[in-house]
Amino acid sequence: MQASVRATIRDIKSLKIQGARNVAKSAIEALAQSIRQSKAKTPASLKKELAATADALAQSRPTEPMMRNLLEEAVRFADALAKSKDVKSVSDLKKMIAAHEAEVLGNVQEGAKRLAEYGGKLIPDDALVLTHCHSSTSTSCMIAAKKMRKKFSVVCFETRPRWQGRKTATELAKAGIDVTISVDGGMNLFMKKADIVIVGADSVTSRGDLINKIGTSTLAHIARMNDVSFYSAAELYKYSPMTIFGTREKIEERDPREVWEKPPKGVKIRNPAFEATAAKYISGYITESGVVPPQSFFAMATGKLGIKLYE
Ligand code: RUB
Repeated sequence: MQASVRATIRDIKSLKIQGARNVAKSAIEALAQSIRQSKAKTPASLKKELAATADALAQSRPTEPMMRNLLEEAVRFADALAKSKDVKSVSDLKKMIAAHEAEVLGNVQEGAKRLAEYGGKLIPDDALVLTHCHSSTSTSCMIAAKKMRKKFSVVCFETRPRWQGRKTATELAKAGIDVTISVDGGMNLFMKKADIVIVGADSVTSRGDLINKIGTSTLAHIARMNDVSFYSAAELYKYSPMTIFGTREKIEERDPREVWEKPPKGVKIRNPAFEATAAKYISGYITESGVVPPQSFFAMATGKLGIKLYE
């Protein structure tokens, strides 16, 4: 495997690259670069190499369907091309894959802009917004609201043990947004004054349940108790097709040393990275096609991903 792909896998595993969308984008960029640098001699061997690289990238983080969906799509595209008569040489195939992946990334970018606009409109004037972890999709909604000249403030939570809340706070402060960071245990306290919660999404299931950073369902439950709207900013690529048949996303459990490097003997440590929040606690998903109830996400996502259930 090429050194650049190994480096991307390392950065995804260590969280140097974090957040579902950044992970997915980096994986596609690494795949495209590996194709450009490939020394494969035939279209068939290039296609095989691409499939192996995509597989290795997809395994770098288990709970990331956006990455999986985009990589699988790239493999299907290369597969179809390699069989087509229009492809006469490896260099033809390389060019076509590169152009296709550039187009896919461009579409993701365009969708992200639309999503941010929908999310920005949703934030009420003078609101207190709560968020958790670092989600580039959620922060893009807040930055869009700021550009719409809305006045609001944000409380984000530290997100131990990897402190992604600091990334959120830094990004929002840079955008001129009034932002406060709180310890994770402050969720209930701040919910009492909140108007809206916006978090990201790693994965959305066929039932409309949300898989996101551990702590998300605590926020969702106390939002419900306090009658506060709870939204997840999630492009349709976050949909996890394997949940059609009831398979659950594997929840990533990270190294216990992130929590406590040298714990005393007899202390057990758990470090789940994500958790599920039931659809019934979610007011809506903010997507590139509008703000939709959790029940509609499945139909819209399968349409976008070209998944045909009855064939
Ligand atoms: C990040 C996280 C984010 C989602 C969505 O967890 O849970 O809410 O990935 O991010 P981690 P985005 O830091 O462990 O990757 O909106 O950027 O896709």
